[in-house]
Formats: sequence, C-alpha cells, structure tokens
Amino acid sequence: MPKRKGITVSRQLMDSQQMHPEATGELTGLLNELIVAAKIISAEVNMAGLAGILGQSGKTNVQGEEVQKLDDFANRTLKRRMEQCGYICIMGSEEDDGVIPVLDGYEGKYTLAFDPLDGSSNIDVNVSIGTIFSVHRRKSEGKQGNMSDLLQKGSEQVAAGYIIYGSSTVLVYTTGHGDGVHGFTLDPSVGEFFLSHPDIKIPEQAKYYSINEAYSRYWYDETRDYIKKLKEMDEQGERSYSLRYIGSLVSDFHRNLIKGGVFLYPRDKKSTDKPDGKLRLLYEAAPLAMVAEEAGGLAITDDGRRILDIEPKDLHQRVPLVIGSRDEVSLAKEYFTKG
Ligand code: AFP
Repeated sequence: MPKRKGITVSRQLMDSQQMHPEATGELTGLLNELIVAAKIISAEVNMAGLAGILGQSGKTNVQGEEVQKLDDFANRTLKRRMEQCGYICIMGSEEDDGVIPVLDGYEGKYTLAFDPLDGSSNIDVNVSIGTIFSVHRRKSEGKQGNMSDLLQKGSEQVAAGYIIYGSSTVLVYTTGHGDGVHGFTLDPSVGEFFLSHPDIKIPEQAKYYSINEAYSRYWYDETRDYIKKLKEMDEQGERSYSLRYIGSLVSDFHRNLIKGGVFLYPRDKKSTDKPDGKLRLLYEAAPLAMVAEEAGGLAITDDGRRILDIEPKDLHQRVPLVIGSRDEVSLAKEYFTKG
C-alpha cells in the first residue's frame, strides 16, 4: 500500500493491521497505549524547566507540589499505563531490577521491555532524550508472564521503536516483516502524531560516525584501526566523515538513521566493571537493531555477531554495539573479525 504523508499513527496502525488478516488488533492496541504514554511524557519533558523537575528528585515545583525526576516520571507513566492495557503479560524496564507484573485480570499475549528515558544525563541541558521500546509475543502459558517471556532474542520481536523528545517529538517504529520503518511527528496543537517520515531507509553510506572519542586511549586495536580508517581522506583528498556524539543513544541513532552514519559503543579497557560496554541488550541494542535492519542497515557486536541473534541471559545484560549504515557496519565487521 502506498505510504501517505499526513495520516495519523492510529490510522497507519489500522491500515497495517488490515494487511495482516490473522491480526487480532491487540498489537495495535498495545502500540496505541504506548503512544498515549509517550504523549504524556512529551508534555512533561516540554514543561520540565517550568515544573521544576529537572535535576534530582525531592524537589518541589512552583506550586509547592512534590515532584519526581523526569526519568522516574517516564518510568512510572509507562508502567501505570501499560500494566492495565490488557495486551501484555509482563514488563521489563531499564530502571527496575526485576520483572514488572501487570494488573491481575489484565494479562495479554505480548511482553514489553523499555528504556523509559534514554540519555538521562542530557535531561538538564535540553538535549534530545527518548523512550525506546521492544515487544515480543509471550512464550509462557497461564496468566502472568515470567522472565522467559522477556529473555527472547531480538529476532523474535514483533515491534520495536522509540520516541525522541527533541526539537519536536518524533515516534519511529517498525513491526518487521518488511512492513518498513515509519516516523511520525507530534503536532502538539492537536495532540496527534502525523506521518512525517514514511518508509525510512538508512543511507547505505554514512556521513557521520558516533563514538565517545574521549575513551580512545582505552580502545582495543580493532576499534582504533577502524576509526583511524574512517578519518582518512577519501580518494578526492577530502574528509569523508564528520563526528557527532550526543551521548544519548536514541538521538545519535536517529540522526544516523536519517542522514547515514555508524554508532559504536564497543568494549574497551576502561570499564573493567562493564566488560561488554555500557549499553543494554533488551532495552537499547535489540530494539534499535530491529529498526536498523528493517531500514536496510545493520547492527552487530564488536566481534561481528548479529545483535538480533543474541540469546539474552539476563534482563540487564550489556552488549557492545555497532549500528547504522550498511557499508560502514560491514567495514567495521571486517576490522572486528580480522583475528
Ligand atoms: P545516561 O542515560 O546515563 O545518560 O546514559 C546514556 C547512554 O546509555 C546512551 O544513551 C549513550 O549512548 C551512552 O550512555 C553514553 O555513554 P558515555 O557517556 O559513556 O559515552
């Protein structure tokens, strides 16, 4: 079906549902509930300076009310809305140690994992932050789900995406199966997400690379050699790439998705307590990998494994991540698997 600009996300979800006669409407319902949570978070992010909810919790706002930190707020909003949506049986959040049950009587057939506010160290300085989400079909039988429902490979996701709270609020999602990656921009005057980026394809060649260069002295040789290669002049004697690093994965990823780029958070010798880097498989790497692949890009570890094939062992498992444009990730793979 041709993608039309200007349609609402609810309409787009309904259209996609109709293309799958086996669909029951539950995934559409789940995504619609998530979208409501995103609108609430977006409104709060936009008001954060005025409401006094930047910085630490324990503050009071201008009305003298107790306020929560923005990442607590996002986490609670998602949990509160989704526990009673009726479409999921269990949740996992980057902010919570264990699994999060849903309300009795509201168990559904999906699971939801989310990073409520990725890039939280950027909250206080008006830099884009975002919510990342990942949906699987449950495996267990019965009412409440369990850990095994959440510990599924990324390749088994049925939907994934993110909402960026930036210069505008943008929702990007995919339901896989070649249905594409679609971006919607929130029009705050009417409270609706409208299709603004139909069928996103990541440029095959990158203009940007994103990595925390301050860690370069801790890098392994493969990372150093690859980044050195990216910095070399191209055949015309010109600089080929620019460096962009926001420090908010969702924002770095989104820019690279639209403009073409590669993002790396590899292992390094600095983080002895984090031998696999900083980023989380279930809440960050796997959902973005699904978006990247569906948009024509790639996502691998720094030893060349496909992110979507990794079997999670732990809710908060970390994973080295190389993600973005096909050509650059393929080149990275050559460096990282040289042996
Ligand atoms: P925060 O939520 O603590 O800001 O961490 C964000 C993040 O997980 C990811 O969004 C960034 O890409 C990455 O950390 C930045 O980490 P470094 O500061 O180590 O580069």
